Amino acid sequence: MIYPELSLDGAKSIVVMLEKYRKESKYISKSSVGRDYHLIVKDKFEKLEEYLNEMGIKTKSFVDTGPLLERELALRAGLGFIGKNNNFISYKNGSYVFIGYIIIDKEIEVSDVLANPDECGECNRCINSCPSKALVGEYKLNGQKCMSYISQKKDCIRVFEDKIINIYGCDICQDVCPYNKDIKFDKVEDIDLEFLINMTNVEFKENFKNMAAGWRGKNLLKRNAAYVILNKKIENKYKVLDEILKMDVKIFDEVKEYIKKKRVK
Ligand code: B12
Ligand code: SF4
Ligand code: SF4
Repeated sequence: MIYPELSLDGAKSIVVMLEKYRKESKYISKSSVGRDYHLIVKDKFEKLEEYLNEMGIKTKSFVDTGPLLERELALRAGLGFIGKNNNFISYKNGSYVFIGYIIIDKEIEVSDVLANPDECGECNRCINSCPSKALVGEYKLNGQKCMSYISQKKDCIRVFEDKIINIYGCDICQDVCPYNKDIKFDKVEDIDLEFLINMTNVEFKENFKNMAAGWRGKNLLKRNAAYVILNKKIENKYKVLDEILKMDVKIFDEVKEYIKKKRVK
């Protein structure tokens, strides 16, 4: 059940927008590369809302943090389908798309699509590739086991520590999906894991202030960088792990033990 009228008095319709993202960089999920997508989509919405408001239409827009489930909205708008990897897959642009929506107080012609078309068929690539077995059956995700969640979680991640290969997020179940196979990404500068571990507060602000990956703070990224170095066996960066061992910060407790266990001197 969705109750858009709780967000906008007199709500009549919802306009759903997809924004494709096409940048990639090592050690970070694609949705987190570059400027924070919340800001990108919000900028675009502002212009559209201004236009609608001038026409006397009231609006309220959301990206990610709103009360409604965005994948379901995109499905209801008839823009694509939800795959077994739980992602919304657009017919035109695959699943590397953000979803945003504007609630308006004007009735518009609606798409009458509710059933999720079965476009996955016999394919199970995403389920078979998920490193933490978070895809627990067709169309079901155990969010607590998803590496995207684990990479944002501050403690008790020990069971999954050997699976962290990104400083933020996870794309595996989308990378293997045939609906994304023709997408081309622009390669941007790779994350420097050593820089990350030595990063000061000022450098963190300069580099991550406008990035989605920055919202859980500097030390979470440092912790994840240490896991990535160990799990990817980037031996020329093992030395920088000493910096983590020296720091008396609670979030490093688990990774310190992991460093001692894994690092070959
Ligand atoms: C919390 C959250 C997470 C949690 C997941 C919690 C969970 N159990 O799902 C975590 C941190 C794990 C996560 C991970 C990711 N997330 Co996220 N996440 C959200 C958020 C904020 C809420 C989703 C939620 O509450 N899910 C709970 C479940 C129950 O709902 P759901 O996933 O939306 O599924 C519903 C629909 O699929 C629908 N449905 C399914 N089949 C059918 C069939 C019919 C007929 C109908 C009517 C409905 C229907 O029913 C489900 C329940 O209503 C949304 C934004 C939003 N406000 O919606 C973004 C969002 C879903 N995330 C997004 C992204 C990009 C990701 C990641 C790819 C990020 C990354 N690279 O690491 C991963 C993908 C993981 C995966 N395989 O799904 C995008 C997805 C875009 C897309 N194309 O699908 C969203 C929409 C944000 C955005 N604005 O773009 N996420
Ligand atoms: S994002 Fe990664 S951990 Fe989460 S379901 Fe997909 S493959 Fe599994
Ligand atoms: S990988 Fe296969 S099963 Fe998974 S979402 Fe894509 S098409 Fe569906």
